[in-house]
Amino acid sequence: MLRKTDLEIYRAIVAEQRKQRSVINLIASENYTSKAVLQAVGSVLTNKYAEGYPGHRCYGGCQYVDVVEALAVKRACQLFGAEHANVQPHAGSQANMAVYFAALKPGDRIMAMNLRAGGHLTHGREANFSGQLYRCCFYNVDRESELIDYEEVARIARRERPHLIICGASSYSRLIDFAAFSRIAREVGALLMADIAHISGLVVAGLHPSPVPWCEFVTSTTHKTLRGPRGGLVLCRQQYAQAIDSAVFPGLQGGPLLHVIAGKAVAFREAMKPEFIRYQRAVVANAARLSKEMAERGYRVVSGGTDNHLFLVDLRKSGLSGLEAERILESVGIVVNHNPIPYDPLPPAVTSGIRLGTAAVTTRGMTEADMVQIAEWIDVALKSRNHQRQLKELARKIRRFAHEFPVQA
Ligand code: DSN
Repeated sequence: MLRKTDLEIYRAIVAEQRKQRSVINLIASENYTSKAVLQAVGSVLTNKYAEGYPGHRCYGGCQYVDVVEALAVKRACQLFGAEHANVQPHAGSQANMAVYFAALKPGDRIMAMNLRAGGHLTHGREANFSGQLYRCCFYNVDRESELIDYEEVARIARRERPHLIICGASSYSRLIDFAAFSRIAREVGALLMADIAHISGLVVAGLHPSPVPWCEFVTSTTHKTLRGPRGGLVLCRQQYAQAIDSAVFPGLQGGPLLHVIAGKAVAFREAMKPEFIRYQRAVVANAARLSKEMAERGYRVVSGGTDNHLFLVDLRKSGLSGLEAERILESVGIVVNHNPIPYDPLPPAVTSGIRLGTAAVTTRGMTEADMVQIAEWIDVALKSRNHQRQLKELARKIRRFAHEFPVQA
């Protein structure tokens, strides 16, 4: 049908689908959803307006979408052991915004991990609404260990007296001690928010400590390790439920995307199954193996390894920037993103590092043995950067290899 009505869009979708099948995707924030999630997101629920919440909508005819949203909320609470969930945020940014709107007044102080140490744009960067509406201060990782230094976090918190402390990151490869953050927040009288967008799949599988017992607010996206549709989620204690719900609607969003919320509900149910725990274990094992193999080939892995689904490679010794490496790897069909390493001397648009993650390749069934092969190909590609014939030959091999691993569609 789409092919007949809009050939240009149809072709772009088919090309994207082909590309997704023929590359090795190591983007740490991406994954492949199940067919069931795709079906829910592609459903007629997109036709329905439903501003408000189940049972209290601004529109008639909401009886079926109410079922969908109520199920998504119930499953999110069950999955994370949370007292309240709001499943309406269109993305992680809106989930974070909802917490700020619920917990802060403009001009209040927030404290978060520096973006260049592994934090996130919406955790107070000046280019983002969060840095414009609130006064922000940041903690880094330790220069030597490249780990969060909780003593240093406490010192900054005592000095700055933030209203809200944010923990959680987009490129930090080690366990986050939510209990330690909670002790610091209590001491300085701050509220605590964990953004677990990257690690939420590991958290529900019990492979990373849960922030839920320690934080007033937990936010996440639903499409990274959690393997749902692209979207956001807020979990909170019951005492903040009303404030969070009002912050999302009418505070910052209008009509919820019920087709996406249906996809979230399906993904939450999938995440309750034993297969999901096995999958997350494989993700972590693959990341550990890939980082070890990179280190054995002479690449410095930031903090010396990984406890989760991702890690950063410092490329300075190879004479390549992150951006150059990203381009070389893409030319052979290995997709990664350039990423600052802690205290990176190069600007964010260039960087000295790349970030590698294993959530997507593990969904396709790749194992530790495949990680050895992938590390070898990354090394060969980066070393053959001036040899077009070798790169072309490598690209052919990688395409053949990728096609052995199916993608749901
Ligand atoms: N863009 C996400 C990531 O790649 O980590 C964060 O928003």
